[in-house]
Amino acid sequence: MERSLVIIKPDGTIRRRVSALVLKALLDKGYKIRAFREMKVPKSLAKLHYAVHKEKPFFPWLVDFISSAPVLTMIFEGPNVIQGVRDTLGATFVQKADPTSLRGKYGIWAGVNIAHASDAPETAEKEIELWTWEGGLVESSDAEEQAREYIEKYSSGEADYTMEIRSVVKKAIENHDTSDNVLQSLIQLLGKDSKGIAAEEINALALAIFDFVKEEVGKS
Ligand code: 3AN
Repeated sequence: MERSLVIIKPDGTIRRRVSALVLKALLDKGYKIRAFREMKVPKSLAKLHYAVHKEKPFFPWLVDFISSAPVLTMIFEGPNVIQGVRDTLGATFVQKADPTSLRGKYGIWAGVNIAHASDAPETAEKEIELWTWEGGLVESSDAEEQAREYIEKYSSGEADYTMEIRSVVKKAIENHDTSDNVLQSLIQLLGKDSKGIAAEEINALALAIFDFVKEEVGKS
C-alpha cells in the first residue's frame, strides 16, 4: 500500500470551496486519508520541504508563497496513490494542465497551482517524516471523517472565482501592470470565499501572487 503527502496550498485552502472540491475529487478516487491538518507553515519547514529547489531562482518565492496563509496537509493512502493523485491534479504549471484536471480547473497561474503531491515512494516517506516531526502532522482514525466534514461544510455555493483571479493575473502580466490595483483586486477576490481565514493571511497570499506577477513582468 502506497502513501503520499498531499498539501493543498494557500491558494487552494483560502478559497474554501476549491479545497473542498479538490478533497472530494481525491476521495472519490477511492483513496483513504490517514492524517488531516490545517496549519500555517513555518518558514523553516517550508525551506526544508523545498530543499531540493534551494538553488533555483524561485526558491525564496516558493517559501514565501507556501507560508503566506494556511494549508491543508494530508497523508493519502491507496494503491498507486502517488501517481494517481498527480494525474488527478494535472501538470505542475497551470497553463499546461489539462482543463479537466484539478489544476486546469482551479489553479491560478504557473506554480500558483493549488496543491503539492509527493512524486515518488522515497520522497513520500521522507516528506511524511518531515511533516510529522516538523509540522505536527499526526495519523488518526478520524482523519477521513474530518476531511468529509470539511467537504460538507465548504463545498456548497456556486463560485470559486478561479476565472476572475486568473484573468487579473493574466492581464497584469500582459499589460505590464504592477500597480496597486492588481494587488487590491487579488485581495478582494481571494477574500470572497475565505471563511475563518484572517485578513492578514489573505493579504499575505495576495502579496505572494503579486510578487510573482512582478517577477513575470520583470522578465518580459
Ligand atoms: P511538482 O510539485 O509538480 O512536483 P516541482 O517539484 O518541479 O513540481 O516544483 C515544486 C513547486 O515549485 C511547484 N509545485 C511549483 O509551485 C513551483 N515551481 C516550479 N517551477 C517553478 C518556476 N519556474 N517558477 C515558479 N515556481 C515554480
